[in-house]
Amino acid sequence: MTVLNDPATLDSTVRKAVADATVTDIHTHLFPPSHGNLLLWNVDEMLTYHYLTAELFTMAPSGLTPADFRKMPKCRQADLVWEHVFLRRGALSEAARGVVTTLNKLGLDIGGRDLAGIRKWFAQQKTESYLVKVFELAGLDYAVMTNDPFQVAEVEHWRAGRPPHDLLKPALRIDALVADWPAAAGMMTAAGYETAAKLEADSFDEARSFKEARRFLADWAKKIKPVYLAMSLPSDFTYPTDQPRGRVLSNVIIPAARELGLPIAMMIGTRRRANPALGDGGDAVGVADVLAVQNLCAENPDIKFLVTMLSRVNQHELCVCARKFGNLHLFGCWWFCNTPSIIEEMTKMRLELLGANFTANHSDARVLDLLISKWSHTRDIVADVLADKYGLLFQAGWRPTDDEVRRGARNLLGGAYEEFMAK
Ligand code: FIX
Ligand code: ZN
Repeated sequence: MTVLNDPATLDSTVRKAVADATVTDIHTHLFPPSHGNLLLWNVDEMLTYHYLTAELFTMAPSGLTPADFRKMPKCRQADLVWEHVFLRRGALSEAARGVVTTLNKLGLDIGGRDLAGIRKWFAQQKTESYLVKVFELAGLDYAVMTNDPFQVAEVEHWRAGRPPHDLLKPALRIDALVADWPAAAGMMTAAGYETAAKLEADSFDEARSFKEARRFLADWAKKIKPVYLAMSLPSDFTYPTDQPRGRVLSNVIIPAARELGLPIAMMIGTRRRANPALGDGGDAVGVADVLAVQNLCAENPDIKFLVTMLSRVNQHELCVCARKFGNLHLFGCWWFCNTPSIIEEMTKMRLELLGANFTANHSDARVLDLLISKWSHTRDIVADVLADKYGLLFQAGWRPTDDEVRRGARNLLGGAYEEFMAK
């Protein structure tokens, strides 16, 4: 252990600690190679990431509709994004810069703009070894997946019972239960669970349906061994509420989390399908109600909640909420918040209000390769913010040690999450 006695050494130690820290990526949409084409990777997948296709339609040639675009082969779609977002408009958005950073860190000559050559390089890669290479370049120990038992394409891979992947941990995603009970009930019934499509408060049918839904979750938890239960919730989510989704939460999800000893991850603030033609790129953001989080945490002190909110407007109130509840862990700069200016602001604010007791970011990567850029960009910002905070602490009279600095960096990048999950 070395005491860092001068500001310049402190600054360089902090930056090195962040650069060297192992990252745990606690929310992604990646799959193991055993899930076949569900695992997306390569330059065309990056170029057609929904962040970029949404951007394309703000500048697309007139006459190009999302429906026409969807019918095109992936490489043609990628060509259009390349042409309009990169070549004509200059790749200035965070999503476009992400592709540039990734290709550059892979050692490809993105400056030469040779898309055909880059495609050739990707065609020579093998999924398994490429996955390992990406995790190494991003500096990750593991990433948490999103595993949805209400997605038929995913279910068949779990049925095949292949062994899990060392770099990817499962999370049981259960949006359908709260967002579309009739559809979820239909699927559960088809799988042999007696669930009624229509929920009637306090009825015998509802009680039986809820019991069966809990059995469904217990069976899935046994099958995939998730690290947490996860759901996204819309910006108009409130709790408590008499709406069916409130009853599903109180009678299915919370008791199941309790029985199974699993935390609940909640991602709050979407306005889904603001422009449905754009698919995943058509979702928007709304300011949500932090009181719902407060009520859930207060009512269920024995349950751990991992929470991120989508609206920038909610972040301060959410930080204050997290100071009140030891069972609440904040994570990530979700989606539209995963841009440098907002990551910086949120990381500063969280440090100031919570100390190094939150998870600064998650990648939300749907395309494997983008782990590289998402974490490279986040690391740069976390390094700046931490260096600044340690500098101020030094001025105030504290003399940090190198161990302390390394722990601080790791805490923000997965250490605090691991501790929260273990407690
Ligand atoms: O609900 C979610 O997990 C969101 O992160 C996604 O649905 C979203 O499409 C996304 O990829 C955001 O980064
Ligand atoms: Zn996500």
